[in-house]
Amino acid sequence: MMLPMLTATLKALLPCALILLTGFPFLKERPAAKLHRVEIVQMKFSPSSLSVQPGDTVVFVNLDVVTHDVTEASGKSWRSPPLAAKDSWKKVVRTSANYYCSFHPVMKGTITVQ
Ligand SMILES: [Cu+2]
Repeated sequence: MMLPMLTATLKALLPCALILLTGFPFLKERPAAKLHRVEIVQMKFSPSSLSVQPGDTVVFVNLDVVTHDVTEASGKSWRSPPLAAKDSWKKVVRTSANYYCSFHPVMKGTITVQ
């Protein structure tokens, strides 16, 4: 009888059928990572609070004449080098963070990863 073989064939094809029906979920790309810009102007981070997707990049651009940096606030888990006037620094962000400038601790900002 051919029935067992037919059943086995159907079972083997079932995952293929499911993949076809669901539109190749493993091929769907995540939305492209974005680049966000935070300017340092007149002793402030602007915008001081930013929402990003995990994997997005934030570029900090120092438009002041004095040196600043970007230091993670909870435990200094990351920190930019000192950014002189016109310098910039990029960071790929995967977790939310509060940050400040270690030269001027009143300068604060927040990145929220959604
Ligand atoms: Cu500063």
